Amino acid sequence: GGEEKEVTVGAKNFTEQFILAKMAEIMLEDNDFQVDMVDNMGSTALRQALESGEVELTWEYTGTGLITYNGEDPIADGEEAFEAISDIDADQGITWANMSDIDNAYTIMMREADGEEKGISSISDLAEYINDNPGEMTFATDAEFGNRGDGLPGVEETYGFEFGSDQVNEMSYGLNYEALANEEVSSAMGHATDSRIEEYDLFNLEDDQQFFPSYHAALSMRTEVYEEYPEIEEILQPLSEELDTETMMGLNYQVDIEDESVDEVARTYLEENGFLS
Ligand code: PBE
Repeated sequence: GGEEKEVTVGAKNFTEQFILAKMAEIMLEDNDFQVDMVDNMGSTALRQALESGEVELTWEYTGTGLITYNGEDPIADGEEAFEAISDIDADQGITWANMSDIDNAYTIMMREADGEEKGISSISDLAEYINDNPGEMTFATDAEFGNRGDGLPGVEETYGFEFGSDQVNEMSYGLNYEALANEEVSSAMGHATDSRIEEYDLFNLEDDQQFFPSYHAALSMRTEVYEEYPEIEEILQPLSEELDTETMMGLNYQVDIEDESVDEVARTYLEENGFLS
């Protein structure tokens, strides 16, 4: 019988991840791979699935690889971060490739009008406001940001403030944008590439202490799979070269705001760019 080329692609639980994973699936299928998809995972679960072999290929973020999975210090420069995580993960049988210009950093958001009214434009301003008005500001977050070292605990430590436990509302990712826009909370965490920030008249507070590093999306795959199918890197290269933060926000917009399907958005983008045979 003929050799079946098979690969399992994994994804986290937010739109950008669904789109990127779907694009990889479509392009690999276009090159005679049979692709299985395992999606809807938190970051840590996805990483464990990659380490155990349940998943073989994912789109991961440089900063997340360094800080969350390896306990390393954040690295601001994109290229340097990519080199560093590539070296560190090599020892664990994980190969990084195809770094894109998508930088999906965490952000702290407020409503534009509220920020103006309170005179808050940076995270330092927010810290000062919270320290002057204890108990007033509230915050929406998903569980992951609420607990990650490069999430809320690190932001609070760096900027010198603390939300009381009553002030923090934990919810599924995605609902944070609605909660902030609907004035259920006065601040929230976000992902820089999420189109709802602009759509709902929210803004990203300036990270004036440069707490958040770069989070470039790149392929993270099992080294044994990378070695068995070296063509994967080549197949996905035109895609990773074309994608950047602006483009990704536009694709996220089509799914989250215009209600198009992930499959439709991914396929149309690939066809329009001539990435399919
Ligand atoms: N991030 C921001 C998170 C979610 C978006 C890339 C730092 C992550 O998935 O690791």
